[in-house]
Amino acid sequence: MTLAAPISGAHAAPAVVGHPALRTRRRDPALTEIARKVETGERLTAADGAVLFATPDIHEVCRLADMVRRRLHGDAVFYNINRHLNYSNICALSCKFCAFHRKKDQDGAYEHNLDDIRAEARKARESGATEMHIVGGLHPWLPFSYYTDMLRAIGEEAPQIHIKAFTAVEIVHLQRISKRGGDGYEGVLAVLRDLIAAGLGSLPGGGAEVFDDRVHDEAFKGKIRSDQWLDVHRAAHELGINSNATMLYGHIEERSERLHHMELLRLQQDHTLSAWADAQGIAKDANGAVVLTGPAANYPNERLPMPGSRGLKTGYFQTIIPLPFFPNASELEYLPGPTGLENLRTLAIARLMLDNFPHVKAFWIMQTLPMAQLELQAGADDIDGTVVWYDITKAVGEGNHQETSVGDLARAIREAGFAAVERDTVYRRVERDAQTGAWKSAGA
Ligand code: V47
Repeated sequence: MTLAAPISGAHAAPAVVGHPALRTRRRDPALTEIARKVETGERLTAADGAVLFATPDIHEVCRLADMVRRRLHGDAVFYNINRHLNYSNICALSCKFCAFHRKKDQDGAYEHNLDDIRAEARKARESGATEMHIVGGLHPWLPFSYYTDMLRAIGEEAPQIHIKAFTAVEIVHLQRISKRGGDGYEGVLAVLRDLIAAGLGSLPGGGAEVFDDRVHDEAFKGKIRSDQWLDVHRAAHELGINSNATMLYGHIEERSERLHHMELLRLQQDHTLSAWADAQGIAKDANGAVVLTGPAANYPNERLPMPGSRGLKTGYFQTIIPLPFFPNASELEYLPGPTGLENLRTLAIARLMLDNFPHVKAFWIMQTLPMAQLELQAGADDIDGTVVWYDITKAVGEGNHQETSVGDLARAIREAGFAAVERDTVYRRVERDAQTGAWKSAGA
């Protein structure tokens, strides 16, 4: 498909008008075998994923995803008090899907200095935030010391705050500019060690886009490819820190490419959790699959991977975050972006396919809060947090002040039928003094 072509296959809804499964409101028989697998905790194949994408019976897809999320998390939905910080939008790359990047002299280009960052950290601490989520463009001339100084400065201003920072793409960029440990895997480990020593607590899931070379070359050429993205996260896990994974969908990719993306993540997580699963006595299938979403034998909650849990010497992927493509102001603006049903379906399928990821996040900033509420009933157990400033995508007519209150988040969660649970970055429950707002993580 060329970029100029009108979109058709990528995320077009199947023709459902008059489909028997909808007319009679009966379950699509194509889902019977998939439902059996989900009920018994058997891993779904990519072919099963294709059936879930093609079926007109979206209700059954959501019911299955909801069943799995309730097995894992009961009626809890997690949120956090956080602040996103974009330190600079100046970027050496010009990805077609991205409306955030600017060149040095372009209108709207910015870079925050360390005083700005210190001030943000103080505001975060004063507002009771437990996390700062920091990402930016691939800045062509800021030195490596800028990044380690930024982490240390935040640690000085807000020592309790967890710093989740830098997508895998930024880590590879930092590896190049720091010239630490060469340009292979050892170099990734070296740069991550330096960042962890300066205060890095975990990696966010950004920059994954869709793990497919065709899509990569058409829409984000110049970015690292899937093998490098996965290697950065493997290195982070090896060094004992957790990370998340995103999937940017609803642009020029095919649904089969989304499924391939999920399969690669699932495979890497199998390797990461293998020793932990052995220590927990979690049975694996013949291919070494670690399925966390099955019935009683493989859960309850306390047997989800948590930092420090038995047999777990590494970090791991905590959360999958499907990100719906926002066309506004990007080079792919002529595309319509995914529909509501496509958002619901993609998130539910992510919950079903990624059976070894403990969490699925409906990121309210990109999904919108009303859509995120529906997704809580279709597999999501997390909604992100209070955010405050967000510059990467903006709702039509909005600036980068995109804040919601804990009250609004909790109300949205309760209205969807769940209990709102404040968490820290690694999903420990947060205990707060109602008077002072002072907080600590359960078990920390
Ligand atoms: O890496 C960029 C995506 C990501 C657009 O780890 C776009 O908890 C949609 O990774 N339309 C950054 N998406 C956001 C991100 C994230 C968000 C929330 C939580 C976490 C987490 C991670 O946003 C980028 C890119 O994949 N993005 N442009 C766009 N036009």
